[in-house]
Amino acid sequence: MLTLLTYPSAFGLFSASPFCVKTALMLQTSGQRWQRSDLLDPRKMPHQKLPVLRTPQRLIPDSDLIRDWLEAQGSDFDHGLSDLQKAQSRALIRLAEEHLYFQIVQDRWANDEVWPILYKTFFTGIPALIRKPVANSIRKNVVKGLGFQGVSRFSDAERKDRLERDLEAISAYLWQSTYLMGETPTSVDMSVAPMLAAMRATPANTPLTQRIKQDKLLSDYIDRMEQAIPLS
Ligand SMILES: N[C@@H](CCC(=O)N[C@@H](CS)C(=O)NCC(=O)O)C(=O)O
Repeated sequence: MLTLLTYPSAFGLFSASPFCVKTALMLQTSGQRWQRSDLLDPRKMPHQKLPVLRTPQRLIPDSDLIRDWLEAQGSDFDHGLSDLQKAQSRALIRLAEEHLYFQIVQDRWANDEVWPILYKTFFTGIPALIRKPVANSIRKNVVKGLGFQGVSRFSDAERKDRLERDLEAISAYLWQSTYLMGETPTSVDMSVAPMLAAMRATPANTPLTQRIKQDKLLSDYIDRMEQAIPLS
C-alpha cells in the first residue's frame, strides 16, 4: 500500500496544497492502492516540503518525482497525446507550478485579512504558548521567499496583469476542448485544475478568489475535474 504524506484537507479541498491535490489525482488514476497520512510539519521530509509518497522501499519527495515513479510502475497520465501536446502540457504545468503557485502564496500569506484564517488552519498543532511567535516567524520566512522568487516585487496592477496573461493562455485551451488536451483529463489537468481550485478556495475575498469565482469557464473546469476524479 502506498501512503501519500499530505497537508490536511482545508478550504473544502483534499488539501490546501495544490501539489498534494495533484499527487492525489495521479494516485487515484494510477490504479495503485493508496492512503493518505496528514502532516502539518514537513521539516523531516527529504525536501522539507510536501507531498511525499511513501513506497515500500523509500520516501519520494516532489510531485514530479512521484509522477516519474508512478510512470515507471506503468501509469500513463498522457495516454494518446502527441509529442506536441506533451510539450504544450509541460509548458502549462510550469506556468501553473512556477508562476500561478506563487501568486496563490502571495494572495494567502502576504494578506493581513487572510492571515488569521491561515493561523487557525495551519498552526493548531503547535503548543499554545509558542504558537504565535512560531507562526509569525514562519509567515515572515514565506513572505521573504516571495521576495526572492520575485512575485512580491510587482505592484498589485502588474501582478494582476501577469496573472491575466496566464489565465488567458489556459482559457484559450479550454475554449477548444473539455479538458486542456482533449476530452479526457491528462497530467496537465491534474496540475492546472488544483492550482485554479486553490486560487478559488481561500476562504476570504481576495483578488484571486474573486477573479476565479467570476470566471465561468475556469470555475466550470475546476468543478468538472473534481467530478471526473473524485477524491474522498
Ligand atoms: N516542487 C514541489 C513543490 C511542493 C511545495 O511547494 N510544497 C509546499 C506546500 S504547497 C510546501 O511543502 N512548503 C513548505 C515549505 O516550503 O516550508 C512539488 O512539486 O511537490
